[in-house]
Amino acid sequence: MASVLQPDVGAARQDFYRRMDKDNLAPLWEVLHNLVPPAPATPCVPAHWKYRNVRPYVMEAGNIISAKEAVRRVVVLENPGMRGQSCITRSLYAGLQLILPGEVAPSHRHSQSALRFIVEGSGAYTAVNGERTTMHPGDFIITPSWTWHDHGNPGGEPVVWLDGLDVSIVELFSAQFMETYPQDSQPVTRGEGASYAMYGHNLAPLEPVAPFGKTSPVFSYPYARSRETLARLARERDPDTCHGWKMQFINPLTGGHAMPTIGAFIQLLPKGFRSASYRSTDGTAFVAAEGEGRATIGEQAFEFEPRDVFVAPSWQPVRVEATSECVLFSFSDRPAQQALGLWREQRG
Ligand code: GTQ
Repeated sequence: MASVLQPDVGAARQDFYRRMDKDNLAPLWEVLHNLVPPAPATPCVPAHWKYRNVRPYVMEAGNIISAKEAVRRVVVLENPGMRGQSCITRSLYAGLQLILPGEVAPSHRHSQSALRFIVEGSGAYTAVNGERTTMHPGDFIITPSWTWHDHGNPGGEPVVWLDGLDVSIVELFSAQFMETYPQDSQPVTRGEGASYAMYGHNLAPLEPVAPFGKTSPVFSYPYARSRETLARLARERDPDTCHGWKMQFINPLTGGHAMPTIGAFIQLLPKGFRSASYRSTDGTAFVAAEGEGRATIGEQAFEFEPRDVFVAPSWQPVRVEATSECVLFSFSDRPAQQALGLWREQRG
C-alpha cells in the first residue's frame, strides 16, 4: 500500500534488497508468511501405489540387476509432489525391496534407521548385528541405526518388502554416516529368535543394557502375534471412531515407540466400518495387509486392496471405509515430532 501512495518506495526496497543480497542478507518480511504459516504447509500430496501396477516393475528389476550389484534392489515410492527427492513424505523414504532365491544384499551399516514390512513371499532373512530373522508376510522388522545388516534369500520364492527409512530426517541434521562390511554376509553370532526371547516375552535381562540404544531390542515383530492381538482387542472393546482397533509397535524397555524417529502402527477395521475423519501432523504411509476399502485423504479417494501403499500428508483429513475386514500397517515420524513437542492430532 505504501508503494501505491509513494511510487519510489517499491524501487527503494528493490534497490535495498539487491545491495544486501551481495552480502548474503535477505529481508524476512518478504518470506515471513512462508516461513511461519498458520497451519502445516507441505509439498507432500496424497498418493496411492497399487501393488498390481508396481509389482511388474519390481520383478523386472530382478532381471535388470542383481541384489549384490545394486547393493539394495529397491523401487522407490516417490511422492508425486516431490519427484526426484526419494521420499514418500517430507521426512520419510519408502521403497519396495526385492530379493530373489539365492541372493544376498551385502552387509553395511548407516545412521539412518530402517523398518521393513513384509509384503510378499517367505523364506528370506535379514541379519542385524549377528542375528538373523526369517521374513513372513506382515512381519514388522527393524534395522536400528548403525547396526550391521544384510539380507539373504535361501528360500525358493521372491520376497518383497516395504522399506521405510528416516533418510530426510538424518539429512536435515546432516548426520549421515555409512560403512560397508568387509564380507557380503556378517557372521551369525546368536540363534534365530534370541532377541525376541530375551526382550519380547515381558522379561528382560537384569543388566540395564539396551543393545540398540534408543531402538527396541526386539527387532522382529511377527505378524502372527500382531494379528492375534488385534483379533483379541476386537473382542474386548469397541473400535475407536477414527482408528478402529489400532496399536503401536513398542520398545519393551521403555514402553515408547519401537524406533526413535519412526512410529509404526497396525490397525484392524471391521467389515463395513466407516471411520470418522481425523488429521495429524505426522504424514503417514499405509500398507494394506488384509482387506479392501477406500481411503479418502484430503480431496482424493483411493480404492485399496492388499499390498497397496497409500500416503496421507501432514494435516490432511483422513477417512477410511472398510469394504471387507481390513488390517493396515502404517508408519510416520510421530516419535520425532513428539520428542520435539510438535505432534498434533485433531479428531473430527
Ligand atoms: O536395506 O539397508 O530401501 O540402506 C534404502 C537404503 C534399504 C537397506 C533401502 C538402505 C536399505
